[in-house]
Amino acid sequence: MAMGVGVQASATDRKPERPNVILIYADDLGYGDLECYGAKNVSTPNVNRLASEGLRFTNAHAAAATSTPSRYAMLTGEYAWRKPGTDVAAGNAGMIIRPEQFTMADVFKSKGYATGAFGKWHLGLGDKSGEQDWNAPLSAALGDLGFDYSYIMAATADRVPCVFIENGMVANHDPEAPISVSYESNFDGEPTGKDNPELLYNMRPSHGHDQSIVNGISRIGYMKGGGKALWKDENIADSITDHAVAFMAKHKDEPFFMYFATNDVHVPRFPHERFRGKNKMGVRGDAIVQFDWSVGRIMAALDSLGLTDNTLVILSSDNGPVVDDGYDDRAKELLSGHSPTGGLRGGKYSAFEGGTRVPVIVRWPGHVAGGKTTDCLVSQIDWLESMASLVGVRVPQGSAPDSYNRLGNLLGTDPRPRPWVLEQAADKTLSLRTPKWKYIEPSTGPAIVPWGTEIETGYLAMPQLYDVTVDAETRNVAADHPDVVAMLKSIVDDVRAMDYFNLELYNLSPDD
Ligand code: NG6
Ligand code: CA
Repeated sequence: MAMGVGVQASATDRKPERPNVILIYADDLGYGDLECYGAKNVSTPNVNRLASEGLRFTNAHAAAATSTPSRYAMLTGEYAWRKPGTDVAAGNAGMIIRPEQFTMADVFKSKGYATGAFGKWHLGLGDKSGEQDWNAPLSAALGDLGFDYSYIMAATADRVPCVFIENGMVANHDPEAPISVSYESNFDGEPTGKDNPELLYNMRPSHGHDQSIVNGISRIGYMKGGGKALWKDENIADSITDHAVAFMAKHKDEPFFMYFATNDVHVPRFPHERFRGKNKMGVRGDAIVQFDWSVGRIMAALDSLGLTDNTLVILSSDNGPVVDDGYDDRAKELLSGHSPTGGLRGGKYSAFEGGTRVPVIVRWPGHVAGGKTTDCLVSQIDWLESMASLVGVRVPQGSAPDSYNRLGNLLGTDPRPRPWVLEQAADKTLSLRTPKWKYIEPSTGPAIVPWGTEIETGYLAMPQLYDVTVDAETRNVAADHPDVVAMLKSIVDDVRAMDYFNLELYNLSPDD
């Protein structure tokens, strides 16, 4: 937000600079999924190196427990629950961030940066849902949101269309195989996972995911055509990373911003053969290894281009982890003692910490002290204003209403935590974290994610209050602390109502 109150950090006098900024954004990578965060059975040497050269956060949060709302919030600085149509998006959703909105990419573009987006998008394309012509330039795409260049997947790897989109047009479009997409009905004569399981030579679903088949894997949604433009899942990481490295090389002599959003470790997990079997956790572990490889390639490119010192790298994930997310990939049986959440309760979709507490590593040699760990409470909602502060951009009045400049936290120069962070579960139940407390508002949703993932949602008809300094959300102490419940609830109410005058009163002390 343009006028900061409440959680605004005190003004710093730092001069704006123009380092390159690379945001590495994993998909469904849990708080405990990296070796430097205590992962078992899998090694992540490249991410470990990033951590040893940067600042590792142990209390950092995504704004939501699923992809679309989390990405929306991070890229716009507005909580997704304020805006209808921001739930997990279909592959034929229209563009959810509208061209007139000021985005993270606009921050950089307005300072003359080259801006690029790579990999998972999942925020819609084209002007209207279901009305895209996938065989022509799309009517709205990332060029309208501040990205000069983009090479992306429209939604997720488990949703059609299974093609890359380059600058708003299907990459390698095959005129012999025009593309049609529907999330309502199948196209005549096209096989589906449900009716033709014999065609699923790469992976079978465990729930849902039984519609169109691409590359021997059935997906969500129906698709026809694509021909040589169709992706092969085993090459997705290579393809995204190649394009990202080419972008870096092309812009090595000018400042650039790169949003590098991996498909790993989302389902269907189908990593390249060369990453297979390097751990005992099966494809979920292999996907973590593949993610680490992608990070290593970006870091190696920075080194060889001589850009390491002048590049701020931020690594994180869009939401917490899930083990069985709808494909029969034996991820659960093979965990072998590994805890993807690192012992946190819940997981992806959940109001509990496992849903939104994510790894965050920040590296900027010479500016961020290396090899340090911090428990400073931070949220991705603040990254837009923090990046604007970094490069000296004034965010237009009314834009990024929920984002505050917390650059000092990110760079490790200001250890005072954000007084509170707000998190959205899959059904939009809101939770509020402070350094000490976790409040989950009453919710009537089911206690377990209903489609087989076995994740605790954290929904309960009564208010929940946990002292996270004592246990991992196991003992609800709401009845013992009605005053704390009332205070945290009123913050949630005020954020909902955008009552920032009241919020200023809640500048909690770090002990709360
Ligand atoms: C769910 C999918 C899940 C995943 C999720 C979105 C089923 C049964 N489950 O509906 O597989 O795609 O949506 O994940 O279809 S996210 O990380 O992109 O938010
Ligand atoms: Ca995700």
